[in-house]
Amino acid sequence: MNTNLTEIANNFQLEGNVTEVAPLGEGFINDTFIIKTGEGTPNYILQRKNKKIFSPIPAMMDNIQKVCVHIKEKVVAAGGDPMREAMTVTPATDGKLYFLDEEDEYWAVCQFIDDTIAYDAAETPELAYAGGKGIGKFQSLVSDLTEPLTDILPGFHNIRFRYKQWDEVLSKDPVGRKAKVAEQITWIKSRRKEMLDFWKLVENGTIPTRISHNDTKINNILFDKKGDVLCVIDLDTVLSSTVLNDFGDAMRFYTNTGLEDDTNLDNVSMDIEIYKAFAKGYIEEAKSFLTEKEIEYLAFSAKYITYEQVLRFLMDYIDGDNYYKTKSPEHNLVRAIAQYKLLTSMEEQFDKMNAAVKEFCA
Ligand code: GN1
Ligand code: MG
Repeated sequence: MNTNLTEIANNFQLEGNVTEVAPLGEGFINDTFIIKTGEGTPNYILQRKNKKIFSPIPAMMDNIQKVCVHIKEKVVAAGGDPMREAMTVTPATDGKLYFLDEEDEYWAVCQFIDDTIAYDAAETPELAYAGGKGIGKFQSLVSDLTEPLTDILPGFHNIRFRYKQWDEVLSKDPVGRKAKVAEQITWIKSRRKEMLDFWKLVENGTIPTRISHNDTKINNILFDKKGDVLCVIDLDTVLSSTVLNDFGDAMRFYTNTGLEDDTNLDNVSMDIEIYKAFAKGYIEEAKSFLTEKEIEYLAFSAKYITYEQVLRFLMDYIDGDNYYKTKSPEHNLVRAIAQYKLLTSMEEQFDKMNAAVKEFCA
């Protein structure tokens, strides 16, 4: 990319002068940068949005804006600070919520919120509890957003859709990797019915569809210095689906005692104390709107999303690494294997996971 980032930044309605644009974080999908401006003016987050994945980007930015505006209204009504407790999208100089460069790449900017902490791991149960409350509160803030959102990621956490992609990729075997992962393929096959049985409940409305975040890793939450959740960020994937996705994806991330791509499987397991702490915080906030069926499947959603992630990493490996950014040729396979270890740890502790949900819902 020989794009001039300062030039890109200057296409947005920024306060102050751009002094530096530097890479930020390790997202697997978008390219993210921080725009620094001088003393007394805000810094900003600049992202090149991945148009291969989110489509169309202008509709995604409209979705994000609707969610941000809605949350800001509620924060103001509750006497909070809308510039800190909600994301602020910064429009381009022409008023659009994105800038399209000469190479047809989409860029978007939002304000950087100062004096916040983003964690890469749920280091303590206290942090997990706060994270659970944050996600429950986010869902409740958007629960009365009536403006429709465009589905810019059809089938995102829909396992039926994933199996369709999976079957196609396996039948093509485009880079000849399938034979090498025969064992890993059986992991996916053996749980296919169980996962589809769950998804049927979403399809037939037994489990309701609501606005959810869909990417609830801990680093998508900003905490304040006291350790409370200030604001949920990375709203690219906000869409209508089951809120169980958010609980499940958070548990996939928070409870892992190892890394998502750990090469030492002994490091990887589900920490039940972190699970319990998150579940307690989440349920305290979400109990008022969750149905009995949603509660019944909360623990299951952790297995569901972790399984889906094994499938997605493995499928991308077989497909020749077209979706996720990778750091080595085997990276997607390493990720799939590590996530599978986490899945089996959840399966072993499933009774305890269900018992905790019961206890906190009582
Ligand atoms: C992707 O790029 P990032 O880290 O926000 C992915 C998630 C996966 C995650 C794996 C749109 O999120 O679904 O769970 O990687 N986002 C998309 O860690 O596919
Ligand atoms: Mg994301």
